[in-house]
Amino acid sequence: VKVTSEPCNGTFPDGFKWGIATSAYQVEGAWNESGKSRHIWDKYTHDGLAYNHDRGDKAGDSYHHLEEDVQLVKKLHVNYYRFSISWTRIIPHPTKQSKGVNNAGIDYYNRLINELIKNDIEPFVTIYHWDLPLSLQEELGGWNSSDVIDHYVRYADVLFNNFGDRVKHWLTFNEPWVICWMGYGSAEYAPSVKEPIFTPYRCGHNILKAHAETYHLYKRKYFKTQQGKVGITLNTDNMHPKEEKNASHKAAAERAQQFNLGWFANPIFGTGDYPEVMKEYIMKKSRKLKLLPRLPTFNDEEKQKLKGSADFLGLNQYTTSLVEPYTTDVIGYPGDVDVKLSHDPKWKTSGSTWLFVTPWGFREVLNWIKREYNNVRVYITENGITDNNGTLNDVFRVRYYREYIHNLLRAVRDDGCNVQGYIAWCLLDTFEWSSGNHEKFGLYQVDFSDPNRKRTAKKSAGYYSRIVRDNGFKNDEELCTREKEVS
Ligand code: PNW
Repeated sequence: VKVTSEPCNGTFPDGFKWGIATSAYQVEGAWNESGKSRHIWDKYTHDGLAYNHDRGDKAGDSYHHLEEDVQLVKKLHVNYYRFSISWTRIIPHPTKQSKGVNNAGIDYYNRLINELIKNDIEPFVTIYHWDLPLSLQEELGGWNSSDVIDHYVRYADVLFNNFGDRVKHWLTFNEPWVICWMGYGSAEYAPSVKEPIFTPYRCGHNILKAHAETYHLYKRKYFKTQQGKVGITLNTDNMHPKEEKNASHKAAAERAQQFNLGWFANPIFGTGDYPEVMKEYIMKKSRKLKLLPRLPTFNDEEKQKLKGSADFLGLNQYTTSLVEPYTTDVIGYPGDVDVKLSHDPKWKTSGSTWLFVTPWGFREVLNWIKREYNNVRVYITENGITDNNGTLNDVFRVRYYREYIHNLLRAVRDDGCNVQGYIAWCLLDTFEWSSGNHEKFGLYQVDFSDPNRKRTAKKSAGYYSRIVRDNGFKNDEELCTREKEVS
């Protein structure tokens, strides 16, 4: 990859949208208030599994800072606030006969949505950002069980019914890859199931079905009156061949991307089924080890239902991995992929072990998506970076946003990628899952030692609001890196 520098200038097409994101468990707090029941992350943190035994019980306490936080969003001049709804506030006891809807939960999100609209901010709502009701995990087996699908669809129905008059952008799931691999394979995330051989694939299968059912439910029952859009958010690293001219490295990078993004994107935005290379590799290894088939199959009706079951692709994009082929007998995800991932020691690191600064990779993966899925409509639903101290003078993070957004600009302007909007991650320093309060992604610092959780704007908040106001870069004196050759 040849990298050169150029002035960081140019603006996005008219109508390009900007936003800022959070998710319920990461910012709300109020973990046991107003009828909310426990979810799998409450259990995970109460079991002491997060860094430093941190919990999200209070987090940034957004639940009690509703008006204040909407004003923080407003200061950024963005079009969208992306947030998630907490299932356990809406249907606290899904497995009980009554399965009642909790009015206090409905009221809270009504207040939030109304406050946003009053301030000219559009709600961009994630239905499921990882906080599965604990009863569905403990009594049914969570996403390892197809029984959860109906529960999910019913929950989504309640949301469309109550909020769909005002919410016009829905995301069914945030990052099925993280849910199924880190939650049900590697056990790094809740519900910490460590079974990489069958469970991640079953989880993925159930999530895809729940997604498709929900999409069609919306089209059937709500679209005519509500006229909204339903998408899904997927995450992926840009998968770059370690040796760019080496054919087997290129094939390995392609395979890694099919096993990562393609796992969920191909059924929805491609053929209606899993990628061929994924089916082939999983089968090959199952046979060799005389295992039962592991990747579940879709019948024709299910494929039809899946194909085209989203109005847009939400993309969470942070970093790049270098990929080379690596034959291993390790079975399951990710051993089935037969690749080794690494990082260039020259890449700048961050406050997160997995996150390396590779702005050119953002542009590269957007071009991969354009080619692979017929230039599908994309919203960037997350992009951002951590440091560990949450410093207010966060020039390192400003540089990250500048370079990534500049590469997005090139993808849109020069390459014709169909990206309609960019939503930065995230509004506040959050509870960052297994890393606790340790990794700071916020544009606003939160003082976690202060019972009032004082918020203070970082330099990045001002910088981002300027980009939003200018719809790109005007008179930005800094240089941006530009990658000249995409191999
Ligand atoms: C996303 N990885 O998670 C989530 O959607 C957010 O809730 C989270 O705060 C944000 O990214 C930053 O971590 C990811 O290991 C977690 O590749 C881990 C990975 C990717 C995304």
